[in-house]
Amino acid sequence: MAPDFDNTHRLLVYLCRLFHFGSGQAAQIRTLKDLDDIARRAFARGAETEAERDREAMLHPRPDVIMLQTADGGVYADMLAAGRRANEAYALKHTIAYQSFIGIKRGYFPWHAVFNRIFLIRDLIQADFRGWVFYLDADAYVHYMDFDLLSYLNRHLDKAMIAGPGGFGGEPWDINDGVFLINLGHGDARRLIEDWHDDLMSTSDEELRNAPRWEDVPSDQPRLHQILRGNEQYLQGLHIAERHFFNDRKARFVRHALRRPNLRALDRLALMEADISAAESPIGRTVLKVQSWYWSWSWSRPR
Ligand SMILES: [Mn+2]
Repeated sequence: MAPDFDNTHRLLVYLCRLFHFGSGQAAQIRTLKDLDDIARRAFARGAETEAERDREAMLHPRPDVIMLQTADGGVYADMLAAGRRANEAYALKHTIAYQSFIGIKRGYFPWHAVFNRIFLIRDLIQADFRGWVFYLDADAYVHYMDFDLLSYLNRHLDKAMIAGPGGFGGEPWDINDGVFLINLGHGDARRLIEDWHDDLMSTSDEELRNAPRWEDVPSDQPRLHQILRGNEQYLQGLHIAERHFFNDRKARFVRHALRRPNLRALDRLALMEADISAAESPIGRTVLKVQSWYWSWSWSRPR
């Protein structure tokens, strides 16, 4: 079957699919740069015009999955930028939309950006989006680029939310809300976001003004836990994914550079960058080995 390309985008999608279905080149599309290179080669063949691109945009409406990230700025925005390299490349490869927001939606201090996710998802509900939102913290990134998320989601259409476990106690409400998928086509998911929003709005502006330190007022996650604990219906609609699959420092699909004692934000950023580079290239893999040796050496020294 001879493919008929009238522009770059269609060629790009075709090539992504071709590589995805297991040719020897499959592992080569791992970064945005790889996709840029494909687009550049297509351009050299005379494929691209503005009008064609606009027409193509009309033929491809917003996908049913939106990947969403947010950070206040500073080093967390740097982490987001590092992770975005992997995350947006993954989104492009799997026909997922990508959105990110830098800033603070409500509040005064950098950590108040943890509440952004609530407002951003609520905005999507109010704009009638009824697909899945794939939320990733600024310190979370896709590691396994070939994972077929759309098939995975199709197997969980009855669920309102999918997240990894928080602590190790195994309670059905104890999720880590740093990485999750929420199904806005599901009424419980929309109600959950509304409850989460109401809970946050019950904290006054004055209280936020006097909350410069982490958890001076409850952060996003304990609020969500509180809501889930009191609602059997929400718990029924919640799928807790395996920790090693979804939301762990060394997880197989999505990795999370979680906070740890003695690890500064800049260290986490460096670990993320090394890990993402390692996934991209053999040279990166060597850098990662040297770095992980360095970190374990520096941790073992008394401070
Ligand atoms: Mn996080």
